[in-house]
Amino acid sequence: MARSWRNFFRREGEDAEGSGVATEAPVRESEQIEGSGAEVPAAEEVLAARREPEATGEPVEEADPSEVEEALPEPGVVEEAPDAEAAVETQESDGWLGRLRQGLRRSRESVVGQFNAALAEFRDAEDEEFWERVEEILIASDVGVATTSKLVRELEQEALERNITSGEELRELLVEHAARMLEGPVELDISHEPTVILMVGVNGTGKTTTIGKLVNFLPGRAMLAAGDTFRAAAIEQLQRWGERTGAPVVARERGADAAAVAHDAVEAAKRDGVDVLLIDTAGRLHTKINLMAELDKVKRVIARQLAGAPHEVLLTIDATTGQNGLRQAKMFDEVAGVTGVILTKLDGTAKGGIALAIANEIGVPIKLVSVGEKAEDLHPFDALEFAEALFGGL
Ligand SMILES: Nc1nc2c(ncn2[C@@H]2O[C@H](COP(=O)(O)OP(=O)(O)OP(=O)(O)O)[C@@H](O)[C@H]2O)c(=O)[nH]1
Ligand SMILES: [Mg+2]
Repeated sequence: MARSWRNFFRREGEDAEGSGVATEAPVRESEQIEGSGAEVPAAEEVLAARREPEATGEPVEEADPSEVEEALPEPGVVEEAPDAEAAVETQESDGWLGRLRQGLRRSRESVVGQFNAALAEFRDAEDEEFWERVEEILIASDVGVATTSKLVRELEQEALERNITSGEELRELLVEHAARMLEGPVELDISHEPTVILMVGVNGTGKTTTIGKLVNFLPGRAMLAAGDTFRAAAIEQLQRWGERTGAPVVARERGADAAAVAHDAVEAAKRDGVDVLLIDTAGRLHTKINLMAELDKVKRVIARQLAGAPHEVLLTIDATTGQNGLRQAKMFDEVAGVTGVILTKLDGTAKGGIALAIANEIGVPIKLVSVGEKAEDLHPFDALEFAEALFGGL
């Protein structure tokens, strides 16, 4: 069964199919918590802050409306009655497959067109020139040299063993092997109380937008933390998402310590019985040492507040950056212990093959993919679906 939002979120003891999305209480009204002291605000202060959101903190620059997502589906769309749910899921997966194929159009056209031409000349698996041609095609799609050579070796071996002479069978074999390489534990375990998710990545890769999109699909109560205290308007960008989705946003003033924001947020999430806390972080290009120090501090502060947290460290990678994204993934994994990758902007690139390199060379599962700026453009990753959209016939 294709992966959908319903079987993406898991609670311990639940099987992958029974995510309980339909029974969750709706998210609460928007509220904002601001404070610049070292102490975490008590409930009264939180309420006071909600009445007077600008009581503390320096004034921050106006948000650029163009940075904020405009078109969001109505929250609660996944909270249908059980029989309507199946229909919603079918619609969702039909709609999603279309969007995925459309999003991967440029990648697919570049690979499949050339692959078709190569297949037309394919006679048998002993043809070395044919395999060289396949290698070239995959490398041009940003699958990367090491991953390409592994994939082609496996393909060649199986094609020889099975004495494959049909181009179509070979295409199916490629899809199968690519899917196997992409396969990983995709589900997000949200059974912790609260589950803390730290979003990391280079600037502009889609951290904040992805948080905003993800909240729309999360069962239970979400809270957001504006841990990007560096970029102008980053706090407002997240607050807009909070307003749109009804998730409260924990923020301090611009320039505040990101670890202090994380501290406030974990306290507030524990106190308010929030199910999932999503922490945004700054994405400026760091030197490796600065990055290490800042993320390490944020992670340590979170762990001190809540044993086992952060439960997920999700890395956004902009697919348009190709092999550069792979280098980023290696660096972030070393520094922050990444638990999952979110591959964004697949709609703007012919480099969709980078997914294979990430899965094979980083060993971190791809959990979500994004093919556009709207909430419904974000979707749980399904290895076979993706391999078919990338390598299947036009
Ligand atoms: N086309 C397309 N645009 C996307 C996608 N995901 C995000 N974007 C856009 O990319 C831009 C940057 O996204 P942000 O969420 O602000 O990125 P960020 O990582 O938070 O950036 P910083 O806060 O600067 O570190 C925004 O204009 C998003 O709308 C996607 O899948 N496809
Ligand atoms: Mg951001």
